[in-house]
Amino acid sequence: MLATGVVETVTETIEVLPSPLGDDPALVAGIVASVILLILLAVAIFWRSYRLPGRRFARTVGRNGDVGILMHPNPDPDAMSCALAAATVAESRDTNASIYYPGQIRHHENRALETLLESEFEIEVSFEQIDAADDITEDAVVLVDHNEARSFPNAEMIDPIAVVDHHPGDGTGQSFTDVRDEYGACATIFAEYIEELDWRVADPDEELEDREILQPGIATALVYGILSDTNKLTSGVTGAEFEAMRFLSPGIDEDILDRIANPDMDAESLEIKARAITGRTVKSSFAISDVGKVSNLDAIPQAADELRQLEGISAVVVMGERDGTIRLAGRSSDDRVHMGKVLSAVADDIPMAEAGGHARMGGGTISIEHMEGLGPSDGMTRDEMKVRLFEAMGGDI
Ligand SMILES: [Mn+2]
Repeated sequence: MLATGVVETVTETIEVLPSPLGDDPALVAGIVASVILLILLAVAIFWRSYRLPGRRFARTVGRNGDVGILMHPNPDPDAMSCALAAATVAESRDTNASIYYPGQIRHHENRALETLLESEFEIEVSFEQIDAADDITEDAVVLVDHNEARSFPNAEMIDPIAVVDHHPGDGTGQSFTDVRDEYGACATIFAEYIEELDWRVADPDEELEDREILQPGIATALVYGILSDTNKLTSGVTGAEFEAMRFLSPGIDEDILDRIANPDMDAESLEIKARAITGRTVKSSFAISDVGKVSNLDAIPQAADELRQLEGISAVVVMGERDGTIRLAGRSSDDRVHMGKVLSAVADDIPMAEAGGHARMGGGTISIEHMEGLGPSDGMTRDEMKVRLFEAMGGDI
C-alpha cells in the first residue's frame, strides 16, 4: 500500500514537470518502481550486514566499557586463539580487553603458543590466571570456547554479556550468544567474525598500519586452534573449518606453526614416554602402562597418546603418580571401548576417586591412601587395578 501510494505521488509530481521521458505513464511508473526496488534492496543488504554475527559481536563488545575475556579452565589453543581474536575486535572498537583463565596453561604446545606469540609476533599476550570470580575486574565478561563459567569460586555469579562457543550447553550471554555445537573449533567462528567485519588477514612480512587487519600471529594462532581441536582436520570437522582455513591462510607463518605444534620436549616427558612403551602390559589390542612417579603430570596423557600409536594397539591406559595421587590417562581408537566409561567403572570401586571422559579419551585421579584401603572399601593394589582395567576394556565390567 505504502509503495503504491509513493508511486502515485511520485508519478503525479513527475507529471506536472516537463518530462524528458515523455507522457507515457507506464514508462514513468516502471522507472519509479525500479528505483523503489533498488532502495529496498539496498536497505535489505545493509540490514543483513548489520545483523551478521561478527558485526553484532563487535557492537556488543564495543559498547560495554572495558571487557574481561574468560577462557575455560586449563585453556587449550582453541580457547587462547579465540580470546586473542576477541580482544583484537574489542580493541578495534576502542575497548580495553583483558584475558583471564582459571586453572593452568598446561601442555607444552599451549605454553609454546603463548611464548611464540610474544617473542615472534610481538603480540602482547597477557593471560591472567584467576582464583575466584572477583579477580576479574571488568563488569562486562565475554566467554569464549565455553558457555558457562566453571571450576572457580563464585563462577556461577558470572553473567556474561557475550558467549561464543562450540560446545553443547545452555549458557547464554545477556546481549549476545553464538553457540554452534556442530563446529569443530571455536576459532572457526572467530575467523568468520573477522571476515564478516571485512577485515583482511595480513601477510607475515607486512607492516601493519590499519588496525582492521588481522595480525598474522593471531591468524596463525586461530589456525592452530582449529588444527588442534579437530585433530589436524580429521575429526569433528565441518566445511566451515576448511572455509576458515582458506580465509586465514595468508597469515600463516609455517615455521612458527611448526614450532608451536612440535615444540622441544623436556627430557622428563621423553623419558616417561619411553617408560610407558617399554613397561607396557599388552592383552589383545589393549595396553596398560604404569610409569611410576612423575614430576610433570602432563607427561602422562602425552605418554598415553604415544602408546596408542603403537602398531596393533587400539586402547591404552597410562598411570603415574605424584604427591600421593595416581593420575590415569586413557585413549581409545576402538569403537568397542568407551574410555571414559572404562575409567569411571574402575574408579567407582575406590572412595574419593574421580574418573570419566569421552569415548576416545578419558582421565582420572585416585588417592593412593584410599586405593590402599582407607575408607569404606577393601582397597586394591596397582596390579589388581590393571586387571580391572583390562576387564573393563574387554567389556567384562
Ligand atoms: Mn574448542
